[in-house]
Amino acid sequence: MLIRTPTPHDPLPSEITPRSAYLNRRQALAGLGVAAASPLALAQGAAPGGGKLPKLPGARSAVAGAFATDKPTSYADATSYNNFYEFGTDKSDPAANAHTLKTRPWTVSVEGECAKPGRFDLDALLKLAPMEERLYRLRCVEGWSMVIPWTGYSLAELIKQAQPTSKAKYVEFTSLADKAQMPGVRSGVLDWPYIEGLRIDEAMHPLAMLVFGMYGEVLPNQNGAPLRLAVPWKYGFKSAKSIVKIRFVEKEPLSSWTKAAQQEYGFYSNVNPNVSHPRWSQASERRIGEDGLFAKKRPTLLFNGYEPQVGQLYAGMDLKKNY
Ligand SMILES: Nc1nc2c(c(=O)[nH]1)N[C@H]1C(S)=C(S)[C@@H](COP(=O)(O)O)O[C@H]1N2
Ligand SMILES: [Mo]
Repeated sequence: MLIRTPTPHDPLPSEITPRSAYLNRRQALAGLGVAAASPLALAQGAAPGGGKLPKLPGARSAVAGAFATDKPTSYADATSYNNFYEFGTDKSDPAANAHTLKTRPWTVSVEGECAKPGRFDLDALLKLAPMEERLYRLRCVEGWSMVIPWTGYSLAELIKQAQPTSKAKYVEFTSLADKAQMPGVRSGVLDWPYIEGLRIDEAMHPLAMLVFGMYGEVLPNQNGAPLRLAVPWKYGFKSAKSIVKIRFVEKEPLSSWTKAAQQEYGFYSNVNPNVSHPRWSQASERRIGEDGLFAKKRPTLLFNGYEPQVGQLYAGMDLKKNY
C-alpha cells in the first residue's frame, strides 16, 4: 500500500470549516482593529498596515514589474490565512502559534560556493541595501492567491556580496526548524528543515525579493519573520520563510516538497495554467478576499503574470517536463 504523505492540497481542517465561520472570524478580527486601511489611504499609496508592529518603510521600487495593479489583500486576511507548516497545517495555525518564534537575535549563514561566506546578523541584513516597497501577487499551488505589499530588496544584493563562484549553479534556502519554538516541527508532515532552491539566474533576477516586512511594518511571525523570500512568478511554497541558511551549490537542491511528493512538486514550480497538478487543474484561482457567494474565480496567468519580466529565463525549456 502506498502511504501518501500529506500535501499542500489535502483538505485541511480550515478548508472544511464552513465559510460562515471563516467570515465571522474575519469580522471579529476587523472588530479588533486589524482590518485594512480605508480606500482613501490605499488611493494615496499608503500600505494598509495593522499598526501593531514596528514600522518598516520602503521607497517605491523601480524594478520593472514590481508593482501589481491589483488591489492589495487586507492585512487581516494576509495575516490569518497562512501556510507555515512549522506552526501547523491548518490555515489558522500560524497566526495562533507563531508568537513563540524568537526573531532576535537572528543570523543567516551564507555558505558554499562563494568567495565571501559568512554569518550575517539581521541588523546587518536590514542595512545591506535600501528598503523598497513592492506589490506582488502570491499564487499558492493550492489554487488561491493574494496581493501583498512587501518591504525588502532584491535577493541579488545579498548574492553579490557573497560573490558566488562559477560552480554556484543553484542557491539553496533553509528555514529554521526548532521544535522548541515551532510546534509543527514535532510532526512528520514534512522532512524538516524546510528547504527550497532556485537556479542562480532565477535568484539573481531583480524580482526575486528578500523580504523583511509587509504593509509598511516588519513581518508578522506567521508570514515568515524576520526574513523570507518572495518569488512572485513561482508557486508560493518556493518562497521560504524564516530563513537561517543560504547555500550556493553545484547541483539542483532537493526541496522539501519535491522530497515529499516528487511527481507533484518539481524543482521549477513556475506558475503555469497549462500544466495541471496531478490532482487538480491550475487554470484558475480564488483571490482571497473575493470569496463572496458570487465571486468568480480568476484565470491563472503564465508565470503568475510576470512573463514579460521572467519568460526569458526559461527560453527553450519544456515547461511540462520542468514543472
Ligand atoms: N518555512 C516555510 N516556508 C513556507 C511555507 C512553510 O510551510 N514553511 N509555506 C509556503 C507556502 S505553501 C506558501 S503559499 C507561502 C505562504 O506565505 P504567506 O503565509 O505569507 O501568504 O509560504 C511558503 N513558505
Ligand atoms: Mo502554497
